[in-house]
Amino acid sequence: MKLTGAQILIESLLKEQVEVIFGLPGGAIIDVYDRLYDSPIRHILVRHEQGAVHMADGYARATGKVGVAMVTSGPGATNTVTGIATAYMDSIPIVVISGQVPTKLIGNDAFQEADVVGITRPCTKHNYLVKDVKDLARIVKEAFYIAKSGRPGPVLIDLPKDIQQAKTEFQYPGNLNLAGYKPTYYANIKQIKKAAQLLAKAKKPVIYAGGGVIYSEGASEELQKLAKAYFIPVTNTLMGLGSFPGEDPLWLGMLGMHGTYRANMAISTCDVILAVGARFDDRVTGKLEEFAPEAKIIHIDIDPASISKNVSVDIPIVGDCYDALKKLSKALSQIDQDIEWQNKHQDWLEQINAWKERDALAYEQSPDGPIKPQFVIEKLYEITKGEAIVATEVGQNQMWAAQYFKFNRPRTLLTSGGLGTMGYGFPAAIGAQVAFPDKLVLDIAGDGSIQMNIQELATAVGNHLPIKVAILNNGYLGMVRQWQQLFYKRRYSQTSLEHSPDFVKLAEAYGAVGLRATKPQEVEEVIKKALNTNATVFMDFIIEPEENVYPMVPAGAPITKMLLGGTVLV
Ligand SMILES: Cc1ncc(C[n+]2csc(CCOP(=O)(O)OP(=O)(O)O)c2C)c(N)n1
Repeated sequence: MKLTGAQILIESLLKEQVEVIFGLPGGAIIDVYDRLYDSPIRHILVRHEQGAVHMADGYARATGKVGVAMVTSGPGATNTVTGIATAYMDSIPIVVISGQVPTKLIGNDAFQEADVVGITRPCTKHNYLVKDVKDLARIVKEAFYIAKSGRPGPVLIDLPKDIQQAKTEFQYPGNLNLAGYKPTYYANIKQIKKAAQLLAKAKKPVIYAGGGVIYSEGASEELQKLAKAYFIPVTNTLMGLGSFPGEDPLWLGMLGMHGTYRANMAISTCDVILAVGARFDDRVTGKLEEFAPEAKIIHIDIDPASISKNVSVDIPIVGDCYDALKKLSKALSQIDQDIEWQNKHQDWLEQINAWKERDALAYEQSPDGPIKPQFVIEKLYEITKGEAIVATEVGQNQMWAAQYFKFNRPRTLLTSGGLGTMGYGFPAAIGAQVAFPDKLVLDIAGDGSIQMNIQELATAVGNHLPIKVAILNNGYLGMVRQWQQLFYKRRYSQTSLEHSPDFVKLAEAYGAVGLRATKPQEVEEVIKKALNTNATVFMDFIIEPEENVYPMVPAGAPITKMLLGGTVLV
């Protein structure tokens, strides 16, 4: 029996076990929405297409499955670009389906036409314009495969209206043969053995673990086994938080621009770095020429293009983090049975403990003073016992969440690391809550960022999603204000948010619950009340307006040059 393109798309999505699509319809995708009406796939209607893509992304980060977003042509499709670029920078598997004008109108400046394939080429892992309905099923299969295999990423399928209406026999392909695309999963054993030898000789080794450890199934457990068996301290990138327990004594905290004192000192003086699923981003390395000057570097990554891109690597290992770490543990165990690893690294671990004493994250909450944002995050962690999926917006709120909430498991922090997209957190939290209706999902937000996708309150309330949003309301675009304070002589150009809405009333206007704390004593009460409310809740914490994120390394400086309250630490 022949099916239309719209039917084929839905049938193919079902074959890919898609359970939910985030989207918003329009004329150029209406045929697909018509077929969706009778299908078992759940659809979450958003209020802005950027929200749909961040939701698909949050769903993907929280579950490990491919997230799906669907939009109409032209403005619907261009509204997805920020979401797609966000997913691309953080290697998140999503498939975005956009309607397109009929093939014969493409290139004619037709109504609601935009060249989304051209526009998204630099920020998708791959994209397709479907020109023949006979290709559609294969393209869907390929899109899902490409999105989730190798280094994951977003894939876009642009589907013209006439192709949605054209008919052909439906057969979902069994096997794929993608010439030129063969990700390497299995680490080369010779390289692994070299890495093991180097680690065995190291006196001051550090593991630097990034988001790749989270995305590779089972890699976090392997990382923990290896670090604990050989007494190697671990530092994380922002994207790697949760890959190693934040409560573990071997954990150094996050490194880089807002990293801990001990992490930045350890990476700067170590003799061997084992980098796993991390890409030496400039927010991590600071001034490249002075990054880890004494260290030999082993780099495990599934993407060969990431290796030696920013720093030159001594032992490159291309492969899946899980496979490489497992093999590395085995190779280490075969090296020399007599090595007393704990003794061997004793001096190093003591040095790190001494650095730990210098608590660069200390802050003071005076009982009568304004609420400190760090205090709010610590209370959130304490009261939830860390049992939450935490999304963040971007700015100071994101860094305080990374510094003061301890992430003990993979896939519990959803944050836009690579692109730094304000407005990411709330829709991402919606995606995660859709995936896990019974888990606690928090969004830690700034008063600026939350306003960037605040319209999705309607989506959250309409779908009965009990997300708890903690707004750290400082009345500023805080992170930019902090830079202006420290490096631009306090010239606060366009960073004061004088005309923000009353977030409590705004939440209520959408049918959500709004709570506010203006004094430190009210913080705990507001959090507890929110957690006991089975609804979408906005918690508006009025915080110290000019609080800064410390430690801080000025952009482009070596990561040992940490500012702490205006003084240079070393
Ligand atoms: C879409 C977007 N626009 C601009 C920026 C630049 N930017 C980075 S942090 C920041 C301030 C964020 O302010 P707010 O959300 O209030 O959070 P805070 O830093 O005060 O916690 C801005 C404007 C960005 N990251 N994303």
